[in-house]
Amino acid sequence: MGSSSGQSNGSYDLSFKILLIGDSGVGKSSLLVSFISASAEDLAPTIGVDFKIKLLTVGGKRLKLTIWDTAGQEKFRTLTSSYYRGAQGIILVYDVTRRETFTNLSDVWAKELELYSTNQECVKMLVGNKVDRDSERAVSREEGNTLAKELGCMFLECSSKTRENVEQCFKELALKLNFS
Ligand SMILES: Nc1nc2c(ncn2[C@@H]2O[C@H](COP(=O)(O)OP(=O)(O)OP(=O)(O)O)[C@@H](O)[C@H]2O)c(=O)[nH]1
Ligand SMILES: [Mg+2]
Repeated sequence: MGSSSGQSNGSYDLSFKILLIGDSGVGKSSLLVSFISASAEDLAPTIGVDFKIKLLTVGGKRLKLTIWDTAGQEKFRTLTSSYYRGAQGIILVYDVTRRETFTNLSDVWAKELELYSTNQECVKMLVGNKVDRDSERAVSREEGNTLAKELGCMFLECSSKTRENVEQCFKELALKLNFS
């Protein structure tokens, strides 16, 4: 039997590498934990990189997602940039309550991507996190939408705290990867 879609638990049809990037504190690790374990604890800043694996059935196919969570702090930049290689999906995260995390996506992160991503056809998703803090919002949904168009990304706003749109972030990306 040549197919990997057997009965055993760990089997899958396709495997994808996904990368989470964005400023420190925007909630990249929280998004990942919220997606994987449905919990929302307070996390410490990521040291370097971390990864988690999630099996997901999308469009009738079993996908294995290896999701790499990078540190946003500048001191880790050289280390984290080496993990861009070969990523098929990229999630660019900002905090809707901190405007500089949004402007840094164009000023810093999109440039990092251009420099270090080896995959020209990677699927990108722009995510505005922490929408549960709507009263402190500093970036409108329209601005997010506009930047997403500029960068050629899909776009969602979410909250890793309430889990609003968290699964959608990863599922919509996976769906697009599945058909690209
Ligand atoms: N209110 C609210 N707080 C959040 C949300 N997501 C993350 N946080 C908080 O924001 C802080 C930073 O979250 P992290 O997930 O560690 O951020 P990070 O992007 O991984 O940061 P680095 O690892 O340093 O790059 C934590 O105190 C989280 O609890 C959210 O959706 N809503
Ligand atoms: Mg982190």
